[in-house]
Amino acid sequence: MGQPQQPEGAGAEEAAAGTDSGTDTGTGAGAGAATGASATRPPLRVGMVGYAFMGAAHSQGWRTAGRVFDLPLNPVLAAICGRDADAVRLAADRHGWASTETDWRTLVERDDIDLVDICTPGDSHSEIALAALAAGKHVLCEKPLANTVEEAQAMTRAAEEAAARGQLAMVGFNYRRVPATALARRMVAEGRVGRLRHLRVTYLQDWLVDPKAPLTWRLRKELAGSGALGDLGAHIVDLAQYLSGERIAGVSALTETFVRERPLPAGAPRGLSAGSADGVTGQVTVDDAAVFTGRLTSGALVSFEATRYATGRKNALRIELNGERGSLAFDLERLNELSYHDGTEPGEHAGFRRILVTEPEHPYLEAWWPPGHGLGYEHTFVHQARDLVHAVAEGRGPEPSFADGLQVQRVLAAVEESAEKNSVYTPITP
Ligand code: SOE
Repeated sequence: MGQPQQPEGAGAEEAAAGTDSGTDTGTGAGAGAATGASATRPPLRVGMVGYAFMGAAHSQGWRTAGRVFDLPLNPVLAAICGRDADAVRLAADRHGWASTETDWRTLVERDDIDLVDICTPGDSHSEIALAALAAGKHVLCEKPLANTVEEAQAMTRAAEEAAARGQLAMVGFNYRRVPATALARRMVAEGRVGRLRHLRVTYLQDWLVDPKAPLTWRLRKELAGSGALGDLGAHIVDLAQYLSGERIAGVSALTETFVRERPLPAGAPRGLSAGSADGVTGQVTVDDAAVFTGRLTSGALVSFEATRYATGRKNALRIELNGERGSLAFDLERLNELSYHDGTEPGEHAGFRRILVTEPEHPYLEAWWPPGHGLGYEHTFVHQARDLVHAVAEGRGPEPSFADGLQVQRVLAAVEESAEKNSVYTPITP
């Protein structure tokens, strides 16, 4: 939790280093500008495990961060790992990785890798992270941190021991790195909404509405840990804690699996889906949706909803915070905007106003495009890479840490426990 990590004047440094495009726009250099200078910086050699949707998103992040931001280390896409040799070779070519491995154990032991980026399903996060930390590497691990609280505890312990040896471990809650959410955190920390009373956070998708959508790994408990709860709920639990700067103290929950049997997948994954095998079905072993309420340590009330059945909602992550002095609202489908109501203004003129979060003073924006030229989903992964590179170079613990990931895991476990007990209020022990 804590303060948002702010970019530190990279645009100005770029200009000073003579890496601006020379067009005198005064707005940072944009993609490609830092390439020459970055080549002379010490490398940060990344080895990534997994190459599907998240692997592609993280690859973009590593590829782009040093070309937009003036980084102290130069991220090098050293090796990518997956079990299928042909598929991983194709992924390496497509995403720009220099070499491939088919066994993650070989990857984490390689002397020419400094940081291991874990983009696999949750069932392997713990084993890979523990091995990578033991091998002396920094680690970035996709969310949710693990499939169980016990795994997340072991990972957090290992990360704390590794920190004493100068290694860093971060969990990939990328939505903290949308400029508008980082700005919202800054505004909450500055007291612009005052004491928080309510948070309303929903994460709505619809890719399971069709009962014939195949039983991909995200629907299997042994691989994914949980369903919409771990996949989408983890993001909104993290955001609620990050934005408020507080912990969730307890929850009451309902979960549901609407379609319990689905066709088995066939062929290569396609985004979140795949082809289906003819006539062969299997059991869905995770939740399709989770609805829960929670209490922050300050006493503020939070409502959460995570579902893959919100027909027509593709990736609708929405947040509203109400405090004694004002309110903030955000919608991922309009991610360059933040709504703010200043409750201290005279009622006559007061109202929600739209902040277009594209000014160079806004988080991460000093190095991108001129005001009004918005960013998208993939930029959150560029910002994630940027922040982690700074943390490694400066030797400071990155956020969100594995301890933050463990706290989210405890909330997810409490949601499941509460849902099993007919929504009984379930406290979360730190
Ligand atoms: C699928 O629901 C998914 O790709 C999640 O796994 C990601 O974390 C989220 O960013 C987008 O949706």
